[in-house]
Amino acid sequence: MKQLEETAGKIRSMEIRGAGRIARAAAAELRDYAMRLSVDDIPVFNEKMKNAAKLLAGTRPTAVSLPNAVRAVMRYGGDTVEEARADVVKLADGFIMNSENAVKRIGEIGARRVRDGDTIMTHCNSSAAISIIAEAHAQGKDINVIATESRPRMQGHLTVKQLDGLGIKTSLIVDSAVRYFMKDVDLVVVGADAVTANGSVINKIGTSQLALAASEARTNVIVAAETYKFSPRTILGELVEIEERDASEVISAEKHAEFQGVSVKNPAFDVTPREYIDLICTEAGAIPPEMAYIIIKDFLGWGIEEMTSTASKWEGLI
Ligand code: RUB
Repeated sequence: MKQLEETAGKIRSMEIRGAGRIARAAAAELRDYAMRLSVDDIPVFNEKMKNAAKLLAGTRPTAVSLPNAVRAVMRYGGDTVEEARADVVKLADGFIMNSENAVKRIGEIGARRVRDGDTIMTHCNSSAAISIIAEAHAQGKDINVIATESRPRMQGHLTVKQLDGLGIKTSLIVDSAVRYFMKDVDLVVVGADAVTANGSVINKIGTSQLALAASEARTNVIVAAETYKFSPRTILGELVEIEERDASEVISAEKHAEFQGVSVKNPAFDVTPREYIDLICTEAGAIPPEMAYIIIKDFLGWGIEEMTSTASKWEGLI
């Protein structure tokens, strides 16, 4: 239990962060938890797994990759604990492998949209977006990257460190300089925490501002998103919950105490409508945002019927 709670805590505190990494960490934790469980009774095993799944799925509300990963592992079957455990291990390892391959494949597909000499703007720190940028660079294309700081948690520092490590020419800018620099940008490449059935993309707060500035400048916006970032719940008309994080990420408690009447708002993500997105680059191919529903229904295999008929089984996980 201790390790399970530690992993949940690391996801909550963002020591483990980024939608893809969170998903892989949750799948790995479910696998390890199943290995550690010393019970002989299959109903007890199932109950404990379900509680672990709920704990992990509830750590961050916006990244749909998280419940999708948990659900992928919780599809396990087996009449005995041994069988069930083996299936959990197989499904978790399969998910992690597919996820890593997906990020690589997205890089290969997305790099085709990058031209020699391009300046790319990116936001926050997305492994999938960086995969595209890194692959374009590896193919010998001469590119420049403009990366935002991504306040308040400054994930942009991770991005510039990674890009610099790869030898890619990179500039770091404050988030409010996005429109100022957009005239120099050929392509915007960002990641996603969730993609809805109507093709909207939920990503780090400020992404919609980038997309708006790009639209005004007629600059293309590519979203890099593995298929497990697509949200089956949105087929049922649900909205993706936007995580509101602690005020202390924006202002220290000490400073905040000086302004008694001031409330601090700290949404971690925002919604970019599909009109501002040219392409969503998935491992299943580069698609227009209008095709998001098809990915959910055909690729993830979750249509409305299946979801409603098995809703109780996936209570809290879909
Ligand atoms: C991270 C973020 C990333 C997406 C995609 O937010 O918004 O752009 O999660 O990342 P946070 P990846 O830092 O709050 O987790 O492509 O790595 O899955």
